[in-house]
Amino acid sequence: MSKPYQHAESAYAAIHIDTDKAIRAALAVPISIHCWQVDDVVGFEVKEAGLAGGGIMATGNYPGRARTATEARQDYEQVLKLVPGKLRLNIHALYAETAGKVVDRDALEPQHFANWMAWGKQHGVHLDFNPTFFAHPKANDGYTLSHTDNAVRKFWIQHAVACRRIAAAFAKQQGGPSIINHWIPDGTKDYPADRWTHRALLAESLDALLQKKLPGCVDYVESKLFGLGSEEYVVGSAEFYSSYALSRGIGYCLDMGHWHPTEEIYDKISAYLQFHKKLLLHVSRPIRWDSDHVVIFNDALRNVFLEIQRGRAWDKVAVATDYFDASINRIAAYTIGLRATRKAILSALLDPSAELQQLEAAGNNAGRLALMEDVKTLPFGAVWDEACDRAGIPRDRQWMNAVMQYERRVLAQR
Ligand code: RNT
Ligand code: ZN
Repeated sequence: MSKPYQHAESAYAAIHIDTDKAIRAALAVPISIHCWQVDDVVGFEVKEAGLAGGGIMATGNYPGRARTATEARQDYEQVLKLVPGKLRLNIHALYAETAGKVVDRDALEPQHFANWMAWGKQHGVHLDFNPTFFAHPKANDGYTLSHTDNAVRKFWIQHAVACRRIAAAFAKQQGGPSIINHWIPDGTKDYPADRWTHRALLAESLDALLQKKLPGCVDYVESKLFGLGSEEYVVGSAEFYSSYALSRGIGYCLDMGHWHPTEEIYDKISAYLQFHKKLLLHVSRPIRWDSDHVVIFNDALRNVFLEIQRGRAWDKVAVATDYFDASINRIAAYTIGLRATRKAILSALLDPSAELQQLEAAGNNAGRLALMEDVKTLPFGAVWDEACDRAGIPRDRQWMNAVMQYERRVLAQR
């Protein structure tokens, strides 16, 4: 145990916080790594037609993008070595491996993810899943599950059903639930004349695809305010999905980047959790019109986990990262964002929530503000270092060397 940690331990003990306990709890919170930072959300499908857009685009062309699932998995292995604490992997349907054959999205099966399952097993990493409702000719109109054409809608319903079966297969093999998150890009650039029909159709489609209960497959729906090509109208808005999820007893997913640019999600958590049983957090960082910058240890992130700690709501929240930046080393992008997320979790677990809440209850608002300010300069860095040591992961300022070596040895050869 280092001297700085011993010092930190007593500094936190003075505000009645047990740093050992906080480290243990922080390392145990699962973070689901988004698989799509590694290849710029391109995926590994075998396609007949060319790529289509649909609300998502990574910018930048830093060398070393993973071009195959094997390369991607090699990259995740590197990431696992650099991020402390419990991790899962969140896979998108377009990361299917179909051995050179064209398999359309409605025909996907668990066998197309056999290598992913084997990898998860080998590394002790549980898998989550996402249907891919974009980058497909049938998403070109900007509508999928809410398309007015019955045939298109049916295709996407069938895709979601196929994906739910895959999540159930993951759950079965890993002996624990697999979260499946449904996000669709549906919406329009400009004022629609009819906002109603698509929303009615979306509710209908969701009911159809959720009809069958599948053991271990845990469904969430993700809302958005605006996206590329859906600047004015998004069918699956916050009001739509939070109401839908609540009325159907499924989960609701809050992405940190899916709100008005000045809006943050920390204040929403205690509101939703009065009524919803659980939330999925997509940890991201919005900048102006982009919702997916590399996550950093900023107030927006810290406040989210502080809220969870202050409400003792860790068991009601699942955490998954969601961002993509193709302009920098992708392993570093992963590591920075995942370490920042873990740091924010640890920092929240070191919050003197009980004492702050007592001060507030006693009407001592000056005392509350003073303590909130004072804890900001406690020696958090030493506790974080200790958490890294205990997890057998390099400390800050030590992991980047490993990334640069990996870049020279592996990424530069691609
Ligand atoms: C898009 C959503 C969604 C995606 C992934 C790739 O705005 O945030 O979660 O980022 O499905
Ligand atoms: Zn998201």
